[in-house]
Amino acid sequence: MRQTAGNNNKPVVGILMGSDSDFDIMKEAIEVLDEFALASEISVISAHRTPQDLEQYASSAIERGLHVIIAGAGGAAHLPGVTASMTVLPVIGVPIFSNKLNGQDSLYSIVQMPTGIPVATVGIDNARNAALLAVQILALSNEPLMNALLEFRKKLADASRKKTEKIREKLYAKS
Ligand code: RP5
Repeated sequence: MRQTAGNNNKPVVGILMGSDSDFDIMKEAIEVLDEFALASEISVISAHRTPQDLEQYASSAIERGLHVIIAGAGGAAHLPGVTASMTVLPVIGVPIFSNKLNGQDSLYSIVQMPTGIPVATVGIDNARNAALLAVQILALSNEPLMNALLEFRKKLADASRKKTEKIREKLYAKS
């Protein structure tokens, strides 16, 4: 069951994407948030096609109880930046890979924000990292969440250490 930072079922993380074509990547963020039992709210809103809806979403985000917004977009990816311009909540941008310019268009559109309106930008298609960063932000004021995060990091380190063993096995199997 999904929970929130405040132990009710209200979403604390807003997940935005410019189009339903971004969903395959952005659903990875939802999966991570689910792993940490954090409720999220998913919406398709476009900075270009539905700018009025974005204004409404971003300007009401705090009163609706959101603490962090993750926004993924591709191409002329203005969604994270425009969202950040209309709320003081932390906004994490996910550049979505695009065939035309290999996602560099998305990355540069999101990362090069003017001073004063930051967007925390993760790697191209790295929605998992966006969600983990959101968890880290929320964990600062939530001890059980911080403990879950520390446990996650421990498992990650354990899995990484096993990789030495794996490649050595491969190497010695050959010789
Ligand atoms: C962006 O344009 C969206 O975020 C998406 O990555 C890209 C293509 O959108 P569709 O043409 O698939 O709707 O706004």
